[in-house]
Amino acid sequence: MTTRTTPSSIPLIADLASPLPGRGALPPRAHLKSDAPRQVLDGVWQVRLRPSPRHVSNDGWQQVGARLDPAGWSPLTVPGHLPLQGHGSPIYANVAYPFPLDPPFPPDDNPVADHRLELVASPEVLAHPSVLRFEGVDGAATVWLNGVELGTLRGSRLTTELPCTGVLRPGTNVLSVRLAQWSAHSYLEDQDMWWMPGIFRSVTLLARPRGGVRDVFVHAGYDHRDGSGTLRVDVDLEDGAEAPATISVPALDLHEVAAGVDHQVPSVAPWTAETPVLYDAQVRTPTETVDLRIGFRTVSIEDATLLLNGTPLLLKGVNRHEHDPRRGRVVDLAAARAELLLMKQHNINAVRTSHYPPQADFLDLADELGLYVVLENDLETHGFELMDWRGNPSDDSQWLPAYQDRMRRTVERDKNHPSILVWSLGNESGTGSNLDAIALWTRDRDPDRLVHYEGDRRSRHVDLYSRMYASVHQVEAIATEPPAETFADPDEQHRRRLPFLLCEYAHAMGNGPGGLSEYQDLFHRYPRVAGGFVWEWVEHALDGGTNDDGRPVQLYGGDFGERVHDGSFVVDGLVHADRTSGPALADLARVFSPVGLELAPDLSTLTVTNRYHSLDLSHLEAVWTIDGDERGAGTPIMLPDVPAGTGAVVPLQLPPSAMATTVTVLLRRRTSGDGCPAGHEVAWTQRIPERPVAALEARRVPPRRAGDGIVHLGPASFDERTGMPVRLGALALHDVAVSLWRAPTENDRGVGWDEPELPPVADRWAAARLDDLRSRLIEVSEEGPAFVVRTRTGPPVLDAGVDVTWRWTSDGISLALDLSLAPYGPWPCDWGRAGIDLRLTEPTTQVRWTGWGPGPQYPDTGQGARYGSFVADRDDYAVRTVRPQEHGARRVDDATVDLGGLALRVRGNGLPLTVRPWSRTVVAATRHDHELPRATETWISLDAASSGVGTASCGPGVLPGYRLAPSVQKLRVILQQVGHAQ
Ligand code: IPT
Repeated sequence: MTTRTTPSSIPLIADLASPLPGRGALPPRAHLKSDAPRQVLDGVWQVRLRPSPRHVSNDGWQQVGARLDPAGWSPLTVPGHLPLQGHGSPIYANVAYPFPLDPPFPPDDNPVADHRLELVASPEVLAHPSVLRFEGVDGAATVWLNGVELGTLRGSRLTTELPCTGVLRPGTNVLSVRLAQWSAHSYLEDQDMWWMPGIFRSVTLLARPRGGVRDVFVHAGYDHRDGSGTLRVDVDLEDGAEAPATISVPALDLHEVAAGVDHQVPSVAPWTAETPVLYDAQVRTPTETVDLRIGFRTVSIEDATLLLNGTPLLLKGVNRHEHDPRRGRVVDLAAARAELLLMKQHNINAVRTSHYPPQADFLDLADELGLYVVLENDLETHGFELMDWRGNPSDDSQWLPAYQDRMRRTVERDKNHPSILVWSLGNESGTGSNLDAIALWTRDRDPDRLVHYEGDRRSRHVDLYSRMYASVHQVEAIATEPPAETFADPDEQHRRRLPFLLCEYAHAMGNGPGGLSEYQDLFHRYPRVAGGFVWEWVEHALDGGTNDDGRPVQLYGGDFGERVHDGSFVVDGLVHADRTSGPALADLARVFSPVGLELAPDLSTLTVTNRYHSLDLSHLEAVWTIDGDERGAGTPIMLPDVPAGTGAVVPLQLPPSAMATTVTVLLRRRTSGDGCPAGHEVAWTQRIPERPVAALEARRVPPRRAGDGIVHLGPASFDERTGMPVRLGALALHDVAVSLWRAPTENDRGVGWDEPELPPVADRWAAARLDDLRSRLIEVSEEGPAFVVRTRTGPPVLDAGVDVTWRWTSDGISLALDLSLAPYGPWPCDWGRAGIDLRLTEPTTQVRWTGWGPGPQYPDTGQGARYGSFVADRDDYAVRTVRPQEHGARRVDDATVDLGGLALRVRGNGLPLTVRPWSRTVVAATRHDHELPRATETWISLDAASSGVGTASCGPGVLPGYRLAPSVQKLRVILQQVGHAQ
């Protein structure tokens, strides 16, 4: 006889391979603010780790009084992720699953963490029936209390409530959670983020009074025609109720009214993100009171246009993951509030909770501060796309209960929040009957909100036609599609009647995103386009301490030894992991301005376009400044009555001298409000007069040959053998050369979705050896006062290059260069830029400039930069990103690069100037910012032209108008050494 042991005979292994929802949970319900006793169990727990379910010890550890070897256990902070507290290590993978696709089986290498907490329940909790609530446990867990199994947890970002009445007892209790990293449910949780198991949200013991308020569903609509509201609060009571619940909304004069029936409210202030009016309400039974904050609003669709309270709504959104560089998806509420305020202060009005429900209290903040929310289910099966969607759970009925369970728990928890306008079924999960089923269920359960899912192009069961990373061209084509009736297919007819949404666009990775304005123009032009959500809000770099120089070490995929990973693709946000912002956030704020401003060419008027949903402009005042000087500002101008969606022409009275100077008009808040302080700027425009061409003094000094192979021209010396300048006053100039290359940005490294057949531009540059140009001196000559050098410069191997004329002149003080660069031969690729580089042996301390700032500008970025005078230290000027890449070019008229005593002055006309301590080759070859060498020298680039940046890291490449095809380019710059050596 043979005995066979199959893994499935081990209960935990069988359990982890089950696609079914967890067992033992109570039906999902709203996250309510109740006066019933509760006890938060967050704090220090004990943990031990085993490499797989086959190695777990069944030593009675779940029992009170269990004799445990203390050496096997260590303290762990809950909420927290295991790998961030020394147990295992994080894995970053985007689409690919880091284990074999063998659904529903998880791999054997499957860390299991036993968590243990001894607790004494308070008498108040013990006086009632009770439940244990888990708000987020990443992985698959089994829960015991005092050795009694309460149930299993599935759905990492979803709440589970397990009843524990009768098991919870006076005195010491032992709560045990056995958490496996991988399970069948991992196949449903393939979001683009770190895989990090752990109890990462709060655990709470809740008293559930008999006859208390089990669940509440608020339905609060607003009728824009007469300003009335309708309120119905459905209440579900706990067992043992002796009296029905009553509802009170004191501010609406509703006192102890009945639940479950419609109440007409003759006049209410509607909720919008701009006017987040909430009414305090109470739901009461004799044993429990629940506090609610009710917002009245109605979401609808008319003529394929998204409406809120009867008015078209434009979503200016961001995708938000929960991330903290030290604590992972543990984000405390104060940090979440700060994030939302930062969004409000940058004209962002919407958040998609990509790709799972956030911590429950986040929605209270969105209601209170005013942000529209697309609330997404915890669901993604993206890795099946790599197998052409073979075996995708979305279309396999054994997974239907799990899909239903997840969607239900998503909707039920958050259904009372006015900020949520849209439920999203999940992200990137292909198509299939399970998705259809949860779409229909959602519509039925909550007919007052819209249903979203991007992954199904038929859009058969959803209310929005949603796409990600569609190009400007595609968005316009969708916006102008022929009418629904012209389509034969009923699905197409349905789709054509839906508003269009970009649930993701403008991938904010590294230097970028380029092209925000072009999308926004379409959003403003076409009512069918309901706006979009930039990918993404915050970068997910993990904190790795500091290096020897004190630079922060920021880690991304692969830095933990992962064998399957997606590198820096997890670092792609408007805001860095530490919540400091990169220049893209300022650009986005400008592009998202709620008010359009246009100055008449003669400065006599300002045309304002009110793009708010419902606010007029009375909370703003216009202020103008001349040459950026607040002291020259006129008295603030009150704006006339400009209702939302309309415009006005405001007369301006500027002094006649204004015509000759830079005039900036900005709209700022008169008082604090809407998450912004008084004086906060929401929109601005500028008129910059014709600026004089940067020029030398009238006199010219001729070039002079000293006979030592050196040619002198004013303050400069040239090496006759190369034709290149070697000195400018006290500054030694090195490596002066033409350059057509930039250190590839992450966008340069991506395959543009608009040209999938072509390799990334960075690869095209590499194939053309754009980074390795060689020069041949053709001649040096004197032409009048000019020292003229002609070179041919090109990459090895190819028969293409540029003919360059360097025309140098001087007035004895400064050195002017007129450079002309003309392509020859068949160029195989566009250029990254066209300009010159040079190296100084001193490190930069700071850069001061007049031009555009404070942020950089590339042809398709820099909308937030304006004309003025700025100072930045070396690092701010260079714009350091987690992964080094080209960045930081400011367009300058007059700049001074301070080198600690000596300085280089650079004059031009909107001349792109890059300054950093490293060569491009070093920047391009370095994987992390903290690995860049210490600053010992300065590399300067002056460009005639550069390519836009686009968003090909995920999405379309550079728009045609912003590409840099080989073409004649001219650069004019005046260089001067200023300052004194110390
Ligand atoms: C898309 C995902 O939805 C999102 O989670 C993120 O991965 C983003 O792209 C890129 O950072 S999926 C992508 C392959 C289009």
